[in-house]
Amino acid sequence: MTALNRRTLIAGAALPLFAIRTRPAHAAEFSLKLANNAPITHPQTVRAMEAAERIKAATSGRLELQVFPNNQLGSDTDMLSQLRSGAIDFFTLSGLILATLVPVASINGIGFAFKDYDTVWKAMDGKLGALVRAEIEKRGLIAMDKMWDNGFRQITSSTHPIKTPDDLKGFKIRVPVSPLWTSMFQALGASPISINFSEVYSALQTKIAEGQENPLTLIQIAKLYEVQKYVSLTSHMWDGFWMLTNKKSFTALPEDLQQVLARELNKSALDERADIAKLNGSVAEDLKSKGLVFEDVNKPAFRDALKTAGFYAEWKKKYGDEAWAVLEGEVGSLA
Ligand code: X2X
Repeated sequence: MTALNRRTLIAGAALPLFAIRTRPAHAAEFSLKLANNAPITHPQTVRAMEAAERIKAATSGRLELQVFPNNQLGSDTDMLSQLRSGAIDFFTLSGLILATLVPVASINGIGFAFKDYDTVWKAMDGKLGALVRAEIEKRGLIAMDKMWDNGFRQITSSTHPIKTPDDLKGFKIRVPVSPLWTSMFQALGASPISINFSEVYSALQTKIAEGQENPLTLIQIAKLYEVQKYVSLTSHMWDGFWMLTNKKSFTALPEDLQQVLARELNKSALDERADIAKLNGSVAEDLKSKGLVFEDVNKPAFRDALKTAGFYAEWKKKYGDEAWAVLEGEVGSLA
């Protein structure tokens, strides 16, 4: 693949729109669109396409789900508007970005809240996830029961390694468009810049941002190692995607089709979680071989910096005591 092609694939901007069709549109009784920001080879896209195949088979072709990956329909901000207007039927979005519409949806991203995946899935398949889904529904959207994994996020840099919280002072770090992300990196003394994922590769390449933070699997699949040199294993938050649908258009579908959609999308979510878990086993070695320099960091030092800055107290107040108690019920005390 040429450099230009690769860039446009990641940015998604210069590509003509196309859908990965499972059947000609005119043949299906219902044709729905699913969109995401993930590269075509990311398990999120691969498993969404498999769900589309199973849905076609299970409905004998009555229902076609067209998958538009890789920001083909626009940035996350654009796609969220399209979902709300009904132009897109399904959209996978980070809870933290969804928080621009549903404030409590960023709660799983509170710094250093989750210690491991067991705690994550117990919370998100349990009480914390249920709380967030209830709020999502109040805003005219529905989230499928099973969340999709993005991962524990790690900080990368092209200028200097981030070894201690001090190394973040004034660090120009790209963060997704989300109040929690901005607040957290401000609390750490960095200079966060909100940029949609569709623009991340070029923002790093042109040094608009020195660094960014994402799970290792995404750093690998989106080839961010090409424009970054260091990675610090901070695991500063866990991030996942809600499979969202427009409540009005979803509930207008015949009930049997709603059930097939929910069942198959939830199955693919679990398959995607397993894919990421598997990739997590080999991704660090692969990134090292591609030239990324790894730094192990003292995580409690970063957490203490957040605490000292009043980050936990501020967000407890924002979410309210009830939601905070549900979070602490899952992860332990954050005070
Ligand atoms: O925008 C990001 O960094 C990404 C891909 O991780 C999310 O969708 C939150």
